[in-house]
Amino acid sequence: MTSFRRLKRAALVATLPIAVGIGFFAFSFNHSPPPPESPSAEEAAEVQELALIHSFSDGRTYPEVVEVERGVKVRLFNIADAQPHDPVVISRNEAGTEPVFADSFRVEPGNVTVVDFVPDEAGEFYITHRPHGHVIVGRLIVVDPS
Ligand SMILES: [Cu+2]
Repeated sequence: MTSFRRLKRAALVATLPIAVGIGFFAFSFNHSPPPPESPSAEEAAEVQELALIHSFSDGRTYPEVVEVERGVKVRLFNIADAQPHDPVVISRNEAGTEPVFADSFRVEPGNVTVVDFVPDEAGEFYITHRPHGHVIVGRLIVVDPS
């Protein structure tokens, strides 16, 4: 048990500089502060990180469908190609009237919006702009762990 702990600590010490390096790269690339709740190197292994472009000009999200595993934390990075969008809702229905997992959020150009949540139910859900009148609707598939 002790040697396992030591191994775990060694792994953490080894990955920390890499994580810091990536963080610095992201910082210098964006010219904006890192997300408020940056996970430690250890926690990062248990986060499903995804990026979503909300395209107003094409009326869709890129990608159109995102798939995640139930019960594992999701960190969703959002950006828009034009104009602010508020509110965007993760919902059981396209209309966005049955929100799940997270509070509604704002998406805008030039600024990444980070949304953290744990999808605690498998199924098909929507990341929808309908509540503010746009037809942009992405899909979120939550699958049971394999
Ligand atoms: Cu919108």
